[in-house]
Amino acid sequence: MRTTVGIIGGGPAGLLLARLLHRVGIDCVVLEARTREYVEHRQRAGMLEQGTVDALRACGAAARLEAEGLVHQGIELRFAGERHHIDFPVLTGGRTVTIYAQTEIVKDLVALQLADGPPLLFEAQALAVEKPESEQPVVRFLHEGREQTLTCDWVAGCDGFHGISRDAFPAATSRTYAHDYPYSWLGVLADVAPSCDELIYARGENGFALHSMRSPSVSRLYLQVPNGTEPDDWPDDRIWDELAARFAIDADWTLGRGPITAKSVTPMRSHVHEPMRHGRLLLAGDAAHIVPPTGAKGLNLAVSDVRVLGRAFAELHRTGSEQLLDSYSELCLDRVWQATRFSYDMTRMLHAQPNGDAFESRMQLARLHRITASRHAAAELAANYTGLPLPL
Ligand code: RFL
Ligand code: PHB
Repeated sequence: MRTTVGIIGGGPAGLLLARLLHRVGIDCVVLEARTREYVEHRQRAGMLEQGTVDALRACGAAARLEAEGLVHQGIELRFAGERHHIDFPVLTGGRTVTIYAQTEIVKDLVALQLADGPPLLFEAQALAVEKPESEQPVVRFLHEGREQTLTCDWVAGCDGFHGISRDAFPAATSRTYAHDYPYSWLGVLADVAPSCDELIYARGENGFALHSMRSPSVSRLYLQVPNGTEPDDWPDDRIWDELAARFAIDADWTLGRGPITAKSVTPMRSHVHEPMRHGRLLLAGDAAHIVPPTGAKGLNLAVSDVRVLGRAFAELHRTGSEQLLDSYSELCLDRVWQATRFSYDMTRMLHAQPNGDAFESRMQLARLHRITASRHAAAELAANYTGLPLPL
């Protein structure tokens, strides 16, 4: 097989890139290791920045998002028995965020892709990217029981944190920056109406909790748990009791309970790979960087990388200039580090230190009090949460 852009990975990054390329007439092939069923049901993100919504709209993938997405005007911070609303439109000059599940974005993009897009192969597992320094890099992959090759002009490595694209970068010119956090998130989906209108980020004395949602009748909730926790360590009643304790405030508020339909544990890490380009291989999304989910940045960063990459390929196609492709890594990394910093700060501010460090705990409260007391500090949080501008 041969194509202009070989895309490894059919997650949000790879699928959106395929749409953006298709729109400007650049042919590509998407190789996805898993089945369609699997990628459409993998529970993950839910909070979209305005720029992410705009990007999906621009490639015709926002019809259902516009009908079903929940527009939020802010978030609530809960700590020390108090609740504080952070008003995004007031603090950012009108910006909002939208709740719409990653599973639904993937379903929408897959449907478009299969209807009129360039090829998308499921159960096509990339094994290696060869000759990325040459004009014709090759992706070796397994599909339908045999090894095949995809010869490309360019390769986009959109294969997530556990993918193989990063392996094709020479160690001598690559660097990875990583940080592991001493806690994980236990995430649940529950068939119960959300007990809030906006997301609640709660710093409980026993740890962090987040109340999010998927629809007016489905709640998505997360609890800080120790590393190494198994989902089965937490029977449903224990989850609800702990969530209720962490969200507890003096005012009249109760957490609605309902049947839990999914349960999983996610470790928390920050990880940045530099550079994001080697020869004709370009990384986008989780393949290049991951952040802890506290700032809701992972999916949004994947989308912003792909928006830059889509424009760079469009410029090459239209004018023959490789200028944007040459600055791709630099353009993305500035925003990546800002999101890495924001996610780190949000995580450190809201999670209980497993060693019970009393000084650290007071620092958290001081940070939270500053945000709720100073419009300037709140505006800084709001600007980062709703998304920094694209570098183009
Ligand atoms: P993905 O989604 O991991 O997709 C990569 C795809 O590549 C495939 N693949 C391969 N294909 C072919 N050959 C190979 N060798 C391959 N190896 C892998 C995989 O099967 C997969 O389909 O990466 P992408 O596209 O970069 O998207 C990134 C996002 O998925 C991720 O950043 C977010 O989910 C992170 N995240 C959140 N981000 C937000 O912006 N807002 C949120 O509210 C938010 N909440 C979250 C999150 C992530 C979470 N978890 C589970 C880590 C909440 C959680 C709990
Ligand atoms: C989610 O809805 O899954 C979600 C929302 C906000 C976050 C993380 C996850 O910070």
